[in-house]
Amino acid sequence: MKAEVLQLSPILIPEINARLNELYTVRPYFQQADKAAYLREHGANITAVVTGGHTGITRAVMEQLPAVKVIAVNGVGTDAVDLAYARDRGIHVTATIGALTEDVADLAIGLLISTCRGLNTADRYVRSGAWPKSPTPLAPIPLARQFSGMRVGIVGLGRVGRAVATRAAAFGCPISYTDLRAMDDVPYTFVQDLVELARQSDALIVAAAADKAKGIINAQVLAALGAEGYLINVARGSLVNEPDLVAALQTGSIAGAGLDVFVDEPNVPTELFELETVVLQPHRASATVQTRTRMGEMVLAALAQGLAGEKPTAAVA
Ligand code: 8YV
Repeated sequence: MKAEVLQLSPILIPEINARLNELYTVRPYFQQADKAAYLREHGANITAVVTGGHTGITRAVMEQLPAVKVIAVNGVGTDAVDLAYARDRGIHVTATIGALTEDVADLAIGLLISTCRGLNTADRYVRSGAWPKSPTPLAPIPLARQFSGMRVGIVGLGRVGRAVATRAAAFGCPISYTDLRAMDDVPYTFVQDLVELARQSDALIVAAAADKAKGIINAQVLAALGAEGYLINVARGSLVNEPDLVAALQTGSIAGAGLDVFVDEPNVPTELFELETVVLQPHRASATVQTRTRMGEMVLAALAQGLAGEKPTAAVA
């Protein structure tokens, strides 16, 4: 008999879905209108879970899965999984560590360039048909801020933070970072205090794990970043105090923001929709065919190993 897998978020690669459905009886929890009833009906037979990084799994759901052996996160963040509870129950939790580093770093740089060079504003200008009507074509659009050479401050120098640093350094950007400790294997400047890092940076790129850092990008940090400064977030919305960020953007106390993640996805503070200084993405940093295929392969491997009673190679707990 096939093992039963509870699926909490979709997988967007058809080949991975096909293999998942070939190997297992997949229970698509994310598609159910009455999730509680679905869990009552199937919870006892579930031996594995597939979920997304942002979705995770609540302890309440885990409690209704008495036979679960492995929770495979199709993502790198495990902040939405109660790891301590999983550990207590001997449930393996896996993540796609390393699979999405390059894509997330690419998007961070892409967002920064889009934001400081006003790419979206200029795109809208061209599409609106306004260009031929203007006697001096680019006059209605303010001159942009140069990216090359910007002082870039990275919040969290893990895999993604380091990949961002490599990219920004190639654009001639001096790199500083903050993390729990200074790292001796990088040529970048460690700044212990986040407010100080913001003060010394033209752009702050958030790439930290969200577990213990809720709301660290707050009014004080944004004030230190200043009216010429940009904020980029490709990590988790919860790292940012969103009302503080909205206020800073509305009053121009920072220059702009490029955001892929939000506190209450898919709900984005609607005030941001009005602002030309903001570039918004619907949590898509890892959403390329290549990366999502690699992530899917890792999820399949984790399920196979966990269900065979082995500790999965990609286990984080
Ligand atoms: C994914 C993420 O969008 O890796 C993570 O933690 O949040 C994202 O890369 C998500 O996990 C896709 O399911």
